Amino acid sequence: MRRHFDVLEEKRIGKVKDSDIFKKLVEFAKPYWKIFLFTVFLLLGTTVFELGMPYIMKSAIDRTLMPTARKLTREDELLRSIKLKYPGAFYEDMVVLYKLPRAAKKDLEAGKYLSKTSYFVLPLKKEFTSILKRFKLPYYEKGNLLFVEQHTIYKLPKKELRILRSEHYSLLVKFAFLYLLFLFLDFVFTFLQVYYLQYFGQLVMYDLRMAIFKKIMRLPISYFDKNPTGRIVTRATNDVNAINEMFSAVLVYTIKDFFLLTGILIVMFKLSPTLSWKIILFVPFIIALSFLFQKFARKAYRNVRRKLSKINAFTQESISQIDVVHVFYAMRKMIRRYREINHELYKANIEQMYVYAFFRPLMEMLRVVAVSAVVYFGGKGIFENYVTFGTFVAFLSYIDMFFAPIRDLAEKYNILQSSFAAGERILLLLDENEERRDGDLIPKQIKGKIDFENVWFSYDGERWVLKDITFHVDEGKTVAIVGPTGAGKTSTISLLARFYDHQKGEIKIDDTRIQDYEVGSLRKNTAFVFQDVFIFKGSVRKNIALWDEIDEKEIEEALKLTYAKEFIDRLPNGLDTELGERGITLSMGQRQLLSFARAIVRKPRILVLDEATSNIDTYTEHLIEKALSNLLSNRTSIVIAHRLSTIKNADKILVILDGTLKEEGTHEELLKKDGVYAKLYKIQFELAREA
Ligand code: TTP
Ligand code: MG
Repeated sequence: MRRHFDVLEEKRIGKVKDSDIFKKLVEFAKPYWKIFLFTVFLLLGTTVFELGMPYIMKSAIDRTLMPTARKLTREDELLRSIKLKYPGAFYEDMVVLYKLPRAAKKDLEAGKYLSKTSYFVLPLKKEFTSILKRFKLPYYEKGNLLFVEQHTIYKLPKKELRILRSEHYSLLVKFAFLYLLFLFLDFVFTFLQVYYLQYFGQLVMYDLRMAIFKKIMRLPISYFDKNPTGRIVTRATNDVNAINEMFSAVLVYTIKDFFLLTGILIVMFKLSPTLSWKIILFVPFIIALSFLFQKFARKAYRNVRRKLSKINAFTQESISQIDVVHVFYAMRKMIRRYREINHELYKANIEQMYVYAFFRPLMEMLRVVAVSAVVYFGGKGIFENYVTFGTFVAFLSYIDMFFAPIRDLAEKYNILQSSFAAGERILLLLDENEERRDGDLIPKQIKGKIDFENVWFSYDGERWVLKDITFHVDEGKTVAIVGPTGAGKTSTISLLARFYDHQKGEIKIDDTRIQDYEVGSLRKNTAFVFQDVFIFKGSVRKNIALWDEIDEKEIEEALKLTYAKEFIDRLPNGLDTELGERGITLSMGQRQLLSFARAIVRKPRILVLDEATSNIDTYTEHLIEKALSNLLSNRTSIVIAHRLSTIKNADKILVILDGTLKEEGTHEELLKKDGVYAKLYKIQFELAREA
């Protein structure tokens, strides 16, 4: 069968709405929503832990490394009200800042109630006071606490300083453990999340592959005329993987990024709204830049895809036709053409690279500027006392965390693009019309009467290949179809078993429209022997029985009837000889005999033969001739015949010229008529005599 490939399939890509593609994919994911939900839950967990870690760091710094108390410089109504509200934070004229909420702290700062000097807070212990006394450092005892001025503490020698700060040290260790705990939990949650996400992805892929393969099996043959094998194979393999990537690398992490970005904003605003507002100014830039990037990346990406598929199609075509290329010695021309396509792909890739080469450093620059902004505004905040040192450090972490997802955006975008393209191609495939199985008539046995009534047929819907064909074959008779190449002989018989559907007229078997039969039963009763015989990888026996269980006796009988026994017996392992890939290769004549056996073993009521015209040695020719007469008896047969003997013995001869039935009759009748057939016969006869 000739294949006309639509090499520019990629042109169609981009016509389906992304939301439709997404909807379809979600359908495949639906049965496993629980697993998906679980991974989202785990993601939420990791988000919390990841957000928590800088916060722990911040607390550790502010509670242990930095001084935490200030002296009150004045007192008034407002201060008294704050004191009343948070009595635990005040020790006479000292205030312990971490015991106050941020709003109260801000009020104190704004009202200038606080001293410039900061104080470390220690529990009141003899050990500490004795050291402080010994080194004559000023300190205050208030309640059960000890307050030491920040700058004086560093006058102590190392040993004493260590003792003095042992309290802070043990607190620091606690924070460190908490940090480690978060780190560990983050690890466990991430592990589980990756595991379950992959599990989910694999389940979806499994189903998707099944759906695609089922679809491929049910597509009409005409689909395969338009789509090269490589492309269809890609659907079930690469494209499915691309979809998995979408689930595992993009979708879920986008959810996580969303959580994380929102979380970062919340925590940042909680820590220091003033500083956050200044940093947030970068967000519109980031968004604008991302949109711009997305626009360019999409275009570049599509272009690369198009060129890639072009080069793939060309490569595939060149290899599958390599013998033709060799015969016509067209290697150089093919290489030249390949060079052009290759160059186009190269250019498209370079263009795409520009987009990324520009975007990535730009984002990186923006990140560094944002970090600098944190250093500048945060530093200023520390001077002006509205930002603690811990907050400053946490901000640095958060700003990095904020940019990380955006930095990966380019990559994710790439994956998303390819998975949507893959999704679209899969969607288009899954939406293809299946071979129509409209009939439900399942006859026990077809008798084999065939009628074509004014049949019109076109492959492409534009050019009629068969025009108004009408003929009748009685049960058990043999009809030969003759005509020049391209006349429409193969097309005529393809319609009979509904490999293709005719557009006008009726085709009937036993007075029933072929559309009314269940296709499977129709095909079970008809056997086809095509011009090119396909040999599957496997034993000779398997090649005859194909997918059916057929007993040994029947195979033996078929081999005898078709005269294939002789050559099969001569094969190294007889019926068990491996054929196909790495097995034995059969000659044309042997293949023909094998395909006869393949047909006859099914005991079809209707046999359709598309005779090969290839040169076969006289002995095999003789075998085929004998086999043919066995094949044709006891059943209705339509034979596209080139062999004079077959034609002469046929009950009826149809002469097809350019899609129309020109003459019809027996050999004698047609000779007498002295028309097209008579002319053809004379030419062949002469040739035969000359040979
Ligand atoms: P065929 O029916 O294949 O012609 P044929 O069998 O009579 O020729 P041959 O003796 O060489 O085997 O083709 C009839 C026309 O239909 C021809 O112009 C090519 C066209 N065609 C398609 O467009 N698509 C197809 O898939 C096939 C098989 C044929
Ligand atoms: Mg043909």
